[in-house]
Amino acid sequence: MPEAPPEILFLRTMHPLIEAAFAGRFTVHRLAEAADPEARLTEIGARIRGLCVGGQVDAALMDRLPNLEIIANFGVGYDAVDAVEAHRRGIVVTNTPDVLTDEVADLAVGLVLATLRRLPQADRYLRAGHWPKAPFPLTASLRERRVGILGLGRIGRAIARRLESFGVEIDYHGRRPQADVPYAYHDSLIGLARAVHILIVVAPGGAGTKSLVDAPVLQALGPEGILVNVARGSLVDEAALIAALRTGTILGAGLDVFENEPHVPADLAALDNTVLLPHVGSASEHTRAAMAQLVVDNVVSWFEGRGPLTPVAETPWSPHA
Ligand code: 8YV
Repeated sequence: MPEAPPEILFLRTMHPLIEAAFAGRFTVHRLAEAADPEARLTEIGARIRGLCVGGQVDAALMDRLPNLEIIANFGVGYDAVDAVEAHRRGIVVTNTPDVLTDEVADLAVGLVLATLRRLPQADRYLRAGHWPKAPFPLTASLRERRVGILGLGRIGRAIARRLESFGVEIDYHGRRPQADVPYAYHDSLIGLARAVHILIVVAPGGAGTKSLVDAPVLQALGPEGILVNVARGSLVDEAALIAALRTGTILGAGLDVFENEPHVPADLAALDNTVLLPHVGSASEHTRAAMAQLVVDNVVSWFEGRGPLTPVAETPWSPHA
């Protein structure tokens, strides 16, 4: 008798390319479609060998999936997946690095300019018919500015490379200085905030980076300062940010990510010095398809016995282990 195909669980609706690639190759269960997800999990849990996610995977969920081998995360950031716990259980976790680097970096630069030059506000001004009455008020500028990057990883470096061509000075902060970049390193975030006018947050989320950008950091960024976050909302103390934006402690903020997505505090949306995006950093047709393909390639490679293509650091994989 031919072997039954591996059973894979989708925690939420996945990209159509993943659906198409898995059809016929795996038996797919879609928890989001179950009338009673709890009961469904109890029924199929022990048969599941692969999990495709965007969203939280904790020890309690892993308990329900005792034969799980691979968690394939749709996204480069996997702070919602307890990868240390997965490793302890011998489960490999994969993410989608590289394929979204340029897209997110493009968006970050766009968000810097949109926030600084108030592009959405100018668009609203024109549509509201104010232009014939008076020109749009002058804005801040990228000229003679210093830009700070919190987290000089793959995406941080891609943002820095783009910004070099804008003629701005670039500084950064991270766990350690990097030898192969021409940018100035600061060993503290507050030191970086003090030195720059624009602070771009692009470090991983999770417990280790929670609320790194707090009231003192915003104070250090100062009244000409712009905060741009394309990483995770958890890195910024949102209440402190709202207070800083209200009082002019900083000039403005461009945010693609929030503490409690998809919910955005009304206080943040009510402010005129914010540009707010619904977590669209990687959200182009092109890049989401590339991310989906990498999820597929990881899962297929795993079940064909060739190992994962892009395992995360916490679950390293070697063919001889
Ligand atoms: C999300 C992201 O994964 O890659 C990441 O870390 O934040 C995004 O690309 C995307 O929203 C899919 O859910």
